[in-house]
Amino acid sequence: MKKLDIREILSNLENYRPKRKGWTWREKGSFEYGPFTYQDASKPMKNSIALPGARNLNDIDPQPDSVITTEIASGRFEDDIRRMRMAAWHGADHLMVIRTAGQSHFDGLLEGTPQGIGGIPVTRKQVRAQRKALDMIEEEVGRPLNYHSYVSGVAGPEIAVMFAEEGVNGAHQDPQYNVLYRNINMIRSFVDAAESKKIMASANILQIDGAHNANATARDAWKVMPELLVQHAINSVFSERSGMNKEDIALSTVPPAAPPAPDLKLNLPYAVALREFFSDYKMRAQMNTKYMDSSTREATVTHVLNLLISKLTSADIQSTITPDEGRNVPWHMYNIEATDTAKQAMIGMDDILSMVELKDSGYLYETKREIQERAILFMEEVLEYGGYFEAVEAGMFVDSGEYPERNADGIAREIDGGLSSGSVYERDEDYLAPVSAHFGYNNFAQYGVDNPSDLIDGCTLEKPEKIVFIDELDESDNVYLRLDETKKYRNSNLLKPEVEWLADGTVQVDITLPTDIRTAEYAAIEIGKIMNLSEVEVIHKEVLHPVEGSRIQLKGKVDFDIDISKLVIPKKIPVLSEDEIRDAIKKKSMTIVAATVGEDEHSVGLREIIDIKHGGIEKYGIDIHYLGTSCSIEKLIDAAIELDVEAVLMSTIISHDDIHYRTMKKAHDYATEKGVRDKIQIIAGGTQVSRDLALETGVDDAFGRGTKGLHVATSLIKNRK
Ligand code: Z97
Repeated sequence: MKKLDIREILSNLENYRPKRKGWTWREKGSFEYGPFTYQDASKPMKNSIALPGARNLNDIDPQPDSVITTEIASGRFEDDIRRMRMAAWHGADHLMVIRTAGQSHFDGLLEGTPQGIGGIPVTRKQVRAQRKALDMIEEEVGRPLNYHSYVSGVAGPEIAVMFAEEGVNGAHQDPQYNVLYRNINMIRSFVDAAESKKIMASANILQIDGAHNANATARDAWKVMPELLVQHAINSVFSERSGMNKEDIALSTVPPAAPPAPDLKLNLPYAVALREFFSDYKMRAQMNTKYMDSSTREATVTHVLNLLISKLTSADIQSTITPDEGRNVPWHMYNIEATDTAKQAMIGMDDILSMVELKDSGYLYETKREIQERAILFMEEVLEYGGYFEAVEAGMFVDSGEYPERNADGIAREIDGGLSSGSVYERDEDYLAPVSAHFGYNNFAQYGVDNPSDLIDGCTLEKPEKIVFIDELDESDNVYLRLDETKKYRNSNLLKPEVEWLADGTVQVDITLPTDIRTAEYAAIEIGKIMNLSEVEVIHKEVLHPVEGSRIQLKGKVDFDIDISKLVIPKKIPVLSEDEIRDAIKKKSMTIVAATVGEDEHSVGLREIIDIKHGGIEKYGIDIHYLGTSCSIEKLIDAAIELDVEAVLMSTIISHDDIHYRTMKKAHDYATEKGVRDKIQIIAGGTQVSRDLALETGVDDAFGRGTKGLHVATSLIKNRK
């Protein structure tokens, strides 16, 4: 299989057209995977990477029914593309790219491929290249991949048009986001939103709202629950009035609390309240990051509890935020871990609602009612103020009190204030926009046509050849320069560690030190330096005990690379499946003798290979006569002859003066002398055994460190005399 060639993706990009437009859901239903039938599942993928535990289940990779999101923020679209491919193979089918800090405040489109901070500058070229790559990746994984970014900020409508043209499948759009978090003028934001939503609707772009930002911003996220319902309501109804279909409107919901708060007691009634109020719309469940620290373990537990709520209620889209939010290392591996967490937890909880039921009385019911009542009172007060704008001006939103309590610390914006205030004008009577998707007054009737874009023989949404593709504008900041910088590592023999960008050289080191946390932190930085890492930084610390131990995770950079043409990689020996081995033994039983030979009292290694406890060969039905330790070669081979076995397993740990190889040769010679060598397999093993050297002694097979019962059983079956 070949790596993605970024230059190939970039070539002829000016003429590339997306394969399709609009959002695609998974093909849901009941599906069989291996020995199991899953109810809340979706169609198998063509190519995928199964969960690690699937090794013991013939690598089945059952897919849940929710779309899984992964959110990528590396700042280089060319590296994001590779991460998208990794995530898609793990089961993510909603690839969300975060955009660079500050793009909300740009009042027009950016062009080219400049590098971003915390995300990519969203430009036509970067979007087209990523969509093109996803069009290729979806062929590999055998399912549609939804591509997503943001239609907010001052240039919202321009971005919406570009997204509709380029086949972007999903986007955040919520004018409340502009107003509350980016201080963009509210009148401008709502006018722009109507236009954006209408354009998004024309291309069936799924919309995600911005209510989740309130729980990320609020001082006590669980107190903001009534307001969240109000924010969802405002954007959803506004979207419909702007021309969106209900099925293209998704609510972005985050369980507001996280442990050590009583997670389900707070979050479950809220989730039920929300779904009851907004049953017409799609649910996009995101993870709680508000209370996330730098422990990936802790973040993962919170994610799984969030996933439990999704399963107990519903989630059309299950978002995953990389469990690195608290440490700000948005690395490939965390996208993959989060995607796997969602897949694993959802599949693990398959069909839960056929077994448990949410109560419609008592605490859950009463708390749900209470949240809904508070939300209705909130909305009534908004109306009393005169509407949303006045209510924002009065500071009603993101107040730290639990409504109707108010602490007078909400985000207050002035109706006439904020960025781009005073930039909205009424349309003239003869106003004309010759485009197929447009909100509001458009006097094309004056020209006697039904579709305004007929006046120009079709607009860019209908005639993509009319799109003006602008290539690079910045000679000092573009993808070609970045590709040149890393040229050494593309299609070459050189390998360098990376976490987010090709050859970034970053590695993570996990260190436990027997001291207090502060001493450990500074000692670990010194350790990193002594290990020759540069830019050493502590990314996580954890007290194991106030004085007995501390755990530190470092990141740092290495400045070397590895030439893979010089690596000595032992040949991989193929193994049979467990079923194949069992079948072979069932057809023809197998008896063997086994012992640790010579003056050698080690028994652990051989027992690992034999005993069922750790996957040893007895689990396949092989009959084993164990002769113990310090067994002589003569005794071992004589026993094999007497018991008429197919094979002997000889374990040798001691390797001083190559005694282990000499013992193997002795076994081969003695069996030959006794005239049974062609009837009995001899298999040797031990931690110091090199297979190639061992085979020179005449034994049939040999195994070193890391061998499992499966390897030995495969050999026994394959080399049957
Ligand atoms: C999520 N983790 O996936 P700017 N519009 C809305 C937003 O929520 C956001 C933007 C625009 C989150 C994504 C936070 N949300 C991160 C409704 C961002 C982005 O360029 O950062 O201003 O816009 O929902």
